[in-house]
Amino acid sequence: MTLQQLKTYLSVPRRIAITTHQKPDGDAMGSSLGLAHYLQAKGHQITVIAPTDYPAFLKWLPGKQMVLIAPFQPEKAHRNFRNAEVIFCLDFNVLSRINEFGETVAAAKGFKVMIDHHTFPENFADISLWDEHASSTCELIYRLIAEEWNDKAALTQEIATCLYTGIMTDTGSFRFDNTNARVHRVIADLVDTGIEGHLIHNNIYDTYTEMRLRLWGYCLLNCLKVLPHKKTAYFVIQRKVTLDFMMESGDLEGIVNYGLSMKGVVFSAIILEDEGLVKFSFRSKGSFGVVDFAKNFQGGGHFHAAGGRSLLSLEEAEKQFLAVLAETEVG
Ligand SMILES: [Mn+2]
Repeated sequence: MTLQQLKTYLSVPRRIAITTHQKPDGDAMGSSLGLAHYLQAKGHQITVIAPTDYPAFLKWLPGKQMVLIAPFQPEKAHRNFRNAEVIFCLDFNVLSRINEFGETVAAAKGFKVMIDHHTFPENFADISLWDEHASSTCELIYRLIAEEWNDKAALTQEIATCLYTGIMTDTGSFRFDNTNARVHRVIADLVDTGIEGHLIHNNIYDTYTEMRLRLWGYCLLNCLKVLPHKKTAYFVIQRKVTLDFMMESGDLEGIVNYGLSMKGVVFSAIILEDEGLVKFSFRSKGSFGVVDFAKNFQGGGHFHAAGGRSLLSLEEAEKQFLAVLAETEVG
């Protein structure tokens, strides 16, 4: 099936499930809700299924009533996937990213549409709109609506708000090197609907709790290590710290970029002790990419942003990180 045939298939009301990766971020929720608003306005029956809850700083996004947080109602989530005529999989490309719902989606009868910008896609979908050079999945949703389906006139403020949010968060507020002229043109079209970018910035970045700000302060002061000879900075964060500061999902989102704000540093990492596992987050700039580095930690992602995990203790995980780093040419 092609995207044009999908458009024809969607010319009558359908039952549609939209899902995204676990621990949804701005791009995951922005793309899901942006597409949901678009399809709902066309008369379809939409459920946005989040495999885990999404952070408070995204709860203001319009369309909350369409979201089903799957762990709260797992049977309903499975049923929605099974009954859907079309399943959109947004901002991920391997079914393990939606946890236990991956098997249900794999077995579901509905058409599967994968829209994503991560490297190394799995081949589970009937149709894909995949571009690893796209800034965000939100940019791809814009392309689907405005370019592939030639329906720019259907962009509402609600859709634009959602898509702007994901493009903004995935480009680090339009400053990462995935920000190009095309991204700014997409943003211009979204702003033309009458939305105000500064209000979206406020909603995302100026709603921190006091504890979140103090957690960041603590981590910057006590958890950051700098290895100038490797052009590397990394945080080692114990579970005790995140518990003491009552960390909520998403609270450390973005702190890894602070490592890159130091002169001479091109590689930044977080080694975070979680419940029963250690999570890694990697960021880089310039010619040094982190996808291959992340493969040593059962991970993957984008050229400049990737993640991984380990079942070792925090201490052992740091040693493993340093061992891989010693073998890696950073620069
Ligand atoms: Mn994304």
